[in-house]
Amino acid sequence: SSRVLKRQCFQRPATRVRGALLYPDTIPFSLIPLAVLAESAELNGDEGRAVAFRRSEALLRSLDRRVQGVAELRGLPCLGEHSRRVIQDVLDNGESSEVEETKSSSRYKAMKVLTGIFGVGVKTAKRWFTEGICSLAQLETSGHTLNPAQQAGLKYYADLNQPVTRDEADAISVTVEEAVCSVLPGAQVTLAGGFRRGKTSGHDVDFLITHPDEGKEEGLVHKVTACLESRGVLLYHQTTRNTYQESPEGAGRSRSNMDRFERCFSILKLVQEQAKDQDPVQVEADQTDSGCRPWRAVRVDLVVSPISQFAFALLGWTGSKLFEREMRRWAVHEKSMSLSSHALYDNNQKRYLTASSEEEIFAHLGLEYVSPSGRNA
Ligand code: DGT
Ligand code: MG
Repeated sequence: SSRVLKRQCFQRPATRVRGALLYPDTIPFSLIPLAVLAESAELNGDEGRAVAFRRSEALLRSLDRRVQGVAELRGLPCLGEHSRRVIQDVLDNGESSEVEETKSSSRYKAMKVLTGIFGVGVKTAKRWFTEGICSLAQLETSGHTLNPAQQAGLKYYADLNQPVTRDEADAISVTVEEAVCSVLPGAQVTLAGGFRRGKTSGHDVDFLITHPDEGKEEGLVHKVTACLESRGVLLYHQTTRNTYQESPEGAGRSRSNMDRFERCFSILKLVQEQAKDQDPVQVEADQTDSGCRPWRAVRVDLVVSPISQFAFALLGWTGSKLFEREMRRWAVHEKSMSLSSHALYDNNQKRYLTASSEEEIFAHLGLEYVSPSGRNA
């Protein structure tokens, strides 16, 4: 029956904690400045510096009390000299002069605008900025040829820079689940990323797809995108095939953060509730005016994992990025193991350790289980 099919297909996370651990009241304003410095370092391509600020920010966020003076931070890890200086400045003056200067610098502002275009990374944005391009209007008249991702990014710029709400993510889930189940009955769709961690908004919606019979999931992304296209909701997509099978050795142990699943970066059309009953002709006419059209564009990532790697994929795609990074560091330095979104390799035993749940992966690593809502580092 369709209800059984639905139950098989619609695998939801067990718990949904909304907004847990996200900037609780006990945390002072000193957090935001550190996030600005982290972002600025990222926009400069300085990954090491960015991670240092992200760590400091995460540490402050994890404290269960409001910090009144830097002396209280003595002995805490992850707080470098620079971060302490910024916190001191904020506590003394209400703001950090370095952060205020960063925020008002033309470079920071331009890099934020340009990297805000889907498909534009730091390297491209930097190149454009050195050519004097600081705004979308300047980019449009610059004569640069944009690739298909960047063209879509520019076309839907406003929508894609407007956070996706939990309700919108749920509506997108229904669309994706329907498409997946219609092309592969029995497939399981799991909402991953920030929404699985209980965040109430996000920059995209991440889905992990698998099937209990290993092998059935192969090539699924193409069928799903064809289905979404036939339903008129696929605005842009770029798929990559699974390359893990070709050389699994090394992938589990690779230092690269990118995984090798079959995957689709897409932009979907989300029709707003009140517009669903409208005359289709009218809806089409409204689309010419992006300001008042009855739908919005949403970035959606579809990742397809074989069931044997699903626990690793789920852990990897739930995030946060910093949490994943710290877990992988722990694996290497404390356990001599290599963790990826595909596998866990024990360098001492020289073998892969299997897991069919996230709990088992934490156990292999000698760590206490942390539920998704506790991973908002
Ligand atoms: P946001 O910005 O609200 O969407 O926040 P998140 O936490 O959903 O971040 P997102 O969507 O960029 O990524 C979700 C998680 O998936 C993140 O913790 C890291 C992981 N992830 C994203 N892209 C890749 C990738 O290419 N390879 C691997 N291994 N993991 C990735
Ligand atoms: Mg996300």
